[in-house]
Amino acid sequence: MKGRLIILLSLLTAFSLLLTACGGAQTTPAPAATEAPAMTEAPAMTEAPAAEVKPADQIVIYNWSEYIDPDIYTAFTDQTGIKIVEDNFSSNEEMLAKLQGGASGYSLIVPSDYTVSIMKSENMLAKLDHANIPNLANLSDEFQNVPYDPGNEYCAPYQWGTTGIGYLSDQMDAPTSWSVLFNPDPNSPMYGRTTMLDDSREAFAAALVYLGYDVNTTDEAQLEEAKQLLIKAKPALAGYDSDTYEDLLASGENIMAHGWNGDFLVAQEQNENIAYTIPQEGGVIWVDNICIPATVTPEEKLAAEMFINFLLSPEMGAKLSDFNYYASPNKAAEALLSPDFLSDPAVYPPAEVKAKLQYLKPVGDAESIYQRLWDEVKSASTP
Ligand code: N2P
Repeated sequence: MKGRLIILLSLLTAFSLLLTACGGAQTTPAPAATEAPAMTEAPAMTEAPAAEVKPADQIVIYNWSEYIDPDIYTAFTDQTGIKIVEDNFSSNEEMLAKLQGGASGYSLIVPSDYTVSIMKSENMLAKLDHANIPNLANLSDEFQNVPYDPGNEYCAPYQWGTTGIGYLSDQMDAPTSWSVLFNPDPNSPMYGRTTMLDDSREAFAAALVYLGYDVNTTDEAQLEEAKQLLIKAKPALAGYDSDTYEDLLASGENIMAHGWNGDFLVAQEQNENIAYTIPQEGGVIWVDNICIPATVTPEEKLAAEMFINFLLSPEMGAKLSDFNYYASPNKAAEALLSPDFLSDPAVYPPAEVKAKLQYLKPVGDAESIYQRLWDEVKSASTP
């Protein structure tokens, strides 16, 4: 796909791991916290010396599906001996509900921007120990100071992207407006062969953008109007899907899908007719982040921080974007990504498109309204 520097990257990765093994790497430093902290004075006789924390042998990451190159886990395990097990969610709301319901055992999670804000306000995240994550310095300045987490106090940005429409360019013209979803034409080829994300905030955002409203509105009349549009779109949908929609385009089963840019771009490997566009009314822009739930043990937290540090190396940052085709917040990784990737407007939207994109934000008490209206959309019989 598009001349990626896979071989070069693998060589660089191997070289970096070799350097690390020889103790010479600057890019993937061994975490300081595996060593005993330096003592400035002898502990008082009555106190037991602080126990040295050893990283857990195994940790579980709760991530979106197909959002990481499994080789990254293998390389981390080879380097540290720590195993990573992955579990998946399909939306921020699913992940949040599971953790709010008391699920523990996850040491890493990957929430989007607005969900980081919610989790912070509910004390659900552990603060990162920056001494264990020197590679935070590899993030671009912008991503070291995101508004929902200034100074990377709780999270490290993971990937960023946009939400728009993917379609088969040999079956239909590029959609210019969200009206292709909300004013479906029963005679069009995509009628009945379209999916929308199974995601309350994303689905409402598409309808709200089309109506010209703020994607974070809490105005019930506007939300009701958006709900009616989502119901109007239903007869043209094959379903709501956030995990396999790009494969259903690649196979030709579907013709159009509401979804995330990188998923479509990866699926171009299977079907070169897949294209991605952001309609003229705009769309959603988002930043996903890797964070540590507050429920971790000290051993899991250290292992999780070691993994975050590993992921933030230039080599792993590039490997992540190379696999996902999402934009990287890792400035140091850019030197290892292909010029084609870095200049792809579907990955890095040009300024005039970016100006029309909106970030989702927490909507406070209105969250329950979104949930209720979304349930009503999903259970509505198609008109
Ligand atoms: C990857 C999903 C991307 C996450 N399959 C969008 N926030």
